Amino acid sequence: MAGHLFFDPFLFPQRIGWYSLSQYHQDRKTFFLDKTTYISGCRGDNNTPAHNHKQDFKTTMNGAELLVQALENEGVTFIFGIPGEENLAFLEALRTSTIKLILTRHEQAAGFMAATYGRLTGKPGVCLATLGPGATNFVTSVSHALLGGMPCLFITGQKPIKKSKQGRFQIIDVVRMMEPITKMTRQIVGADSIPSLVREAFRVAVQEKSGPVHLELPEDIAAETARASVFPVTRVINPQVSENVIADTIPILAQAKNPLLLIAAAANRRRTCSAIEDFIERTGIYFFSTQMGKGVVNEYHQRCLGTAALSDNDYLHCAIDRADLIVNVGHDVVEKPPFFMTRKGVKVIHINYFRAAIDDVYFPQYELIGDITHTMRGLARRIQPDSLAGDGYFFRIKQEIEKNIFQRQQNESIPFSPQRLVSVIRENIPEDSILSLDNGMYKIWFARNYKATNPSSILLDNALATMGAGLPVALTAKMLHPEKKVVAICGDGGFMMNSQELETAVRLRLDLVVLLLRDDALGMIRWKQAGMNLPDFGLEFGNPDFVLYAESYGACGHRITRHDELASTLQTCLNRPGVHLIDIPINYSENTSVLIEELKQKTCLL
Ligand SMILES: Cc1ncc(C[n+]2csc(CCOP(=O)(O)OP(=O)(O)O)c2C)c(N)n1
Ligand SMILES: [Mg+2]
Repeated sequence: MAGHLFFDPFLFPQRIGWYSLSQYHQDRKTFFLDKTTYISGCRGDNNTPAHNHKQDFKTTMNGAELLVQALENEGVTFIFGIPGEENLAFLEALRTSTIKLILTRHEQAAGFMAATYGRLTGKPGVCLATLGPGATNFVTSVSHALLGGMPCLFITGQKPIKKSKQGRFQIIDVVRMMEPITKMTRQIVGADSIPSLVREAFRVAVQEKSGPVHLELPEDIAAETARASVFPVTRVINPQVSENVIADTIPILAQAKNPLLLIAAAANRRRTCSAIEDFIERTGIYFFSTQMGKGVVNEYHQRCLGTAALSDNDYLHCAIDRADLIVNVGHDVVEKPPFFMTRKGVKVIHINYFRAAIDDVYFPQYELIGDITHTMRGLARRIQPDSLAGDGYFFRIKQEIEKNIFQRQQNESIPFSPQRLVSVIRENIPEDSILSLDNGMYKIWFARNYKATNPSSILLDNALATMGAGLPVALTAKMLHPEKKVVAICGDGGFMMNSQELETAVRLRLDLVVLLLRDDALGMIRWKQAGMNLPDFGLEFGNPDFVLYAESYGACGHRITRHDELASTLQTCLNRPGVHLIDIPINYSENTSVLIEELKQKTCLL
């Protein structure tokens, strides 16, 4: 930093008299932000040509400052994380940058938050941790971003690589650890390579299938003098399927008697909804979605058959069994299978940004690889109107699905039944709200019973399906969409894996509602255990008093003790500022009665 101050135009002697430190930082920030001013040099009150002026700053930069400048250049606005001693030069560079540091209480949460930034904006989210233990805490969130296709950059520190007096203290090979779970991982071995590495990292992160990248900044490289300058940011354009391939697909679609459209994760990553909607309107095709495809097209649509919450044997699978062709937009095998392909069964057209990974349960016969919006528009343009509506069976199964899936919503018992819970929530939150679901039994019920109306309005992870993401994901959603209501829905097991982030939410003054579904157990696993006819063992725990727990963080705690309290408490929390936690007792006995017993009885012969 010393070199920076030497050339700093804001410390010219005539200005020092009235200058407060915070004003200094503010002006310096604006100076670096305002590219026009920077290049013309007018604020610096000298006539040095733009090029030389820039050069002055470059010669005085260290690696950490150049890394921060490269991130600013990429448009980064937040960095989530927990710095360690190895990140101090980076932290110092961050202090006077335009980037806001969001300090979290666990690196895993920082990773989830950065991944969600990428998921919701399409631009890489960035997070920071120290070497060794900080980096290992990132592993779950890196994996969540990898399987979920969320663009993000994980930055970790490291001891000096050239000369160090610390032996092997805290050192593990982080770059190798990151290798199988990132799209790119590099140690920065020279400060001047930072601009190209950052540019490459951002390009790789957003290219489909988008995902996590990692850079390690060792202490000595962070301190090293840097002379390189950042690269201009260029757009990466997705390849497109050729018109010939699109034309060749039309007869395959036209020959199908009962085609179905499947909408899945990749369709929710980018803005594909209007192209998919147009395809549905033009062709009359019935559709369903995976859990991660929910909301791309409004689930109240008359041709929507719902979400494949289960892989098999739900009412929806009657339609899938009847289909002779499935047009799969955006599903890849990292998502829990929405149905199982068999050798003699339904044919599948795989439409995605990238090729299919062949698996025993997924081996599509046709692949259209390229930009999804382009493909769907191309198909819609060439297909005969109303040609994919089927023979009437899907209309009948739609009535059956609506009748059966929503039949227990009026159950007024306490603890809450999952179906009742979902319906009260659906009725009481605005349509454009964002729900962030952690992983537990309730996720299946929400996937099956909650009708989503907007893309990315249900943030759930059905790829890594990790517990602990619900709350951190909700924090980023609220930061990015302060105008929307954001509700985190967590089981008592998953919530306690990252509940410390209540403090972060309170510190950031976010308006957030957390629904804590309490069954004093790992309900989902308990259900599976029972389903395997195993004795009930090893899956119950005690809980803190969640109302007091929330209040100890400065949040507001609420407890539901009567079934008719939930709607009004939810309304109150949604309309009051601050972080609210609502402790809701839940009874999962419907898991067996509905998802096993009732589904065994069903018949698809309509
Ligand atoms: C990090 C992690 N550990 C374990 C699991 C396996 N798992 C999936 S759901 C579940 C139970 C979740 O319990 P809870 O959060 O209380 O929700 P509930 O099912 O009780 O509603 C477990 C242990 C997981 N998905 N992620
Ligand atoms: Mg539980």
